[in-house]
Amino acid sequence: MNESGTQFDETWYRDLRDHIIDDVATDPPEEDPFTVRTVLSVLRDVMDDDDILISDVGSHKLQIAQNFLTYEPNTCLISNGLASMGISVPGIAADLATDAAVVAATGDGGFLMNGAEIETATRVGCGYTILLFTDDDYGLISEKQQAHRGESFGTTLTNPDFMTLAESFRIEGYRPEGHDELGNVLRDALTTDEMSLVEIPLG
Ligand SMILES: Cc1ncc(C[n+]2csc(CCOP(=O)(O)OP(=O)(O)O)c2C)c(N)n1
Ligand SMILES: [Mg+2]
Repeated sequence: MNESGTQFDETWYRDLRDHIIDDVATDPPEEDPFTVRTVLSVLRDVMDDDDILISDVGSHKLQIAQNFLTYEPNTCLISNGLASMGISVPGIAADLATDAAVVAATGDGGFLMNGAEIETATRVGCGYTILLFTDDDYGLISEKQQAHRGESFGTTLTNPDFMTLAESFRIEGYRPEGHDELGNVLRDALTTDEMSLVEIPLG
């Protein structure tokens, strides 16, 4: 029963939900390669309930939608519907609208579409964290091509050095090498008033 007295049938998804909650609560071993899921588990630990996560579009979005637990309304903003890529790095309005910490999660493809918005963000005094998942690929498109045809074509990306890119925008760049280091980096990034770029090379 919810607050307005509506009765929902929770039985069909209860087991799945319990499984997701257990999964998110499990601390990833330090030496394991990064996956979106393990990173989300560290991120959820570091973020306060009213902090805001903005998701871009791609393989990472599907995992954010499934595995990122929320505790307050409007704290996980997702580009659904037409699902336009490139919406998360320009998370400027979210950052200006709230005192809570804001994290803009994006794949490398989405970042390359709109990453230059870091210029606007720094100019107007924003201080949010860009969480950049790099797999050198339009990952979701590869997955779909592989599912349909057994191989993928034309999806790989030749990325710039994102740490140098961050430096050139005069913002802090981090490339953590394990889950503990990631937790420390995110704690720093979420508490500073400056823009930060945290690159996560996916295993
Ligand atoms: C503006 C726009 N162009 C193309 C697409 C189609 N599309 C959906 S996901 C995707 C790949 C996303 O790649 P990336 O940002 O690297 O995320 P990943 O899948 O690797 O997590 C593409 C091209 C889209 N949704 N929006
Ligand atoms: Mg990618």
